[in-house]
Amino acid sequence: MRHTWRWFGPVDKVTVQDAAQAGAEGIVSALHHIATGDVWPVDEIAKRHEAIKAGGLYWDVVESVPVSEDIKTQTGDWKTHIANWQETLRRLSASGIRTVCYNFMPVLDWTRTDLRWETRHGAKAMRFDLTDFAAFDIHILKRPGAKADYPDWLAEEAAKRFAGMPDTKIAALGRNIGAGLPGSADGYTLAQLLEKLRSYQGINRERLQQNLVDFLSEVTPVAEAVGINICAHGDDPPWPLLGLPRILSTEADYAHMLSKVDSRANGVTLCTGSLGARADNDLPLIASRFADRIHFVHLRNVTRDTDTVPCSFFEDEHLEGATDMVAVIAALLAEEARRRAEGREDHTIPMRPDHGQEILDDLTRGAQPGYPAIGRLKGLAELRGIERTLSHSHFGLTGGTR
Ligand code: DNO
Repeated sequence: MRHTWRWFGPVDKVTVQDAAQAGAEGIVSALHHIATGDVWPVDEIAKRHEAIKAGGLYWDVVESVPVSEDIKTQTGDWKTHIANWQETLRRLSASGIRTVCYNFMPVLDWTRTDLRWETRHGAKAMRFDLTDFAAFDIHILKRPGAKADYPDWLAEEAAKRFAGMPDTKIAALGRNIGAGLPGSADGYTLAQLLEKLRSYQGINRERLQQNLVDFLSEVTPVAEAVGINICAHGDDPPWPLLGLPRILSTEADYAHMLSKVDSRANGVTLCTGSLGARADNDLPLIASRFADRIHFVHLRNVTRDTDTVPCSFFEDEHLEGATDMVAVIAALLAEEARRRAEGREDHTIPMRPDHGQEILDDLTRGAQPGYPAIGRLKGLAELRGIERTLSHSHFGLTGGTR
C-alpha cells in the first residue's frame, strides 16, 4: 500500500515534513478554501502541489472534492455544480492527480459529540454518544418531530441528560455537530442547520440513492476519460441522522451504487472506522468483496458501547476496537497482488492512518481534532508493521507489496 497522510494545507499545525518524518510517502489534501460547488482554480491546484513538494512529498489523493447540497437534492444550481465537479476532475488530472475522494452524506459530514474524550491512560479520543446526540437533536436544535425518531427509553435518557447539561456542553454540541469537523465542507448555526434540514423534505432514501446514481452517471465518464478513480467515502456514523437518510452505510448500500454505475472509475474509499461503527458490517469481508473497486483506504478502529444500530462508540487505537485490522490489510494486499499480476497501473492502493488519539505532545500542539501528529504516527507505524509482516517472503501471503 502507499502510506499517505492527510494535510489540511498551510493552516495545518502538523506540517508535510512532520508527515514525512512520521513515515508517510504521500499526501492527501483538498482546497478547503474554495466554496462548495465552484470549480477549483488551476493556480490554486498548482500552489497546493508546490507546497507539498516543498515539504518533500507528493500530492497523491484529493480528499475531498465536496458534493454540494444542491447536487444531493437536485435543486438550485445542481447542474452547474455537476459541470464544475467534472471540470475540477479534468484540472486535477492535468496536474497529475489520479484519486479523488468524496462523500454523499446529506447536510452533515462526519459527526461526533465529543472531540476530546479522555481514555483510561489520559489520551484524548473522539466519541459519538447517542444520548448526547439525541439531547442535541430534541432539546438544543429542537428539530420538529425529533423525539419520535428515537425509542422512548432513549428520548427519556436524553431529556434527563439535557436537564443537567452545563452551558459549555450545550455550546460544544452545537459547535461539534452543526459547525462541522475538519474536512467538512460547510458549517451551520442551529438556525441554518434547521433550514438545511427543511430542504430535504420529500427526499427519502430511494430518492437520495437515485440522486447519487444520477450524479455518478454524469461524473464517472469524465473520471474514466481523464484517468481518475473517484471513490465514495462511507457515512460516518453509518445510520440516518437528524431525520435524513444516509445511503452509504452498509455493504448492500455500496453494492447498489457500484452496480448502478458499473465502471472501475466509480469506486470506494474503504473507511474501516466509519463502517465499523455498525456491528453488522464485516470489514474484512467488505474489503474482499469490493476489492476491485477500492481505490483509497482509511484505516481506523472504533469500540462500540453496544452492538445495536445506532450506538455510542469511541475512536480506539488503530489495532484495538472491533475491526480485525490484520484481516482487512491481508485482503487489501491480496488485491494489490492480483492487480500487479494483471499489470494494472493502479496496483498500489493509497491508505492513510485515519485519525489518531491525542497522546504525548499532541495534547498541547492544538492540531485539528482527530488529526494529531503523534497519534497518527503511532497508527501508521502499527499498520505498516502489519503490512510488512504479511508481505514478508517468509510468512508472506502476497510476495511483497510493491
Ligand atoms: C474524517 C473524514 C471525513 C471524510 C470525508 C470524505 O476525518 O473521514 O471528513 O474525509 O467525509 O469526503
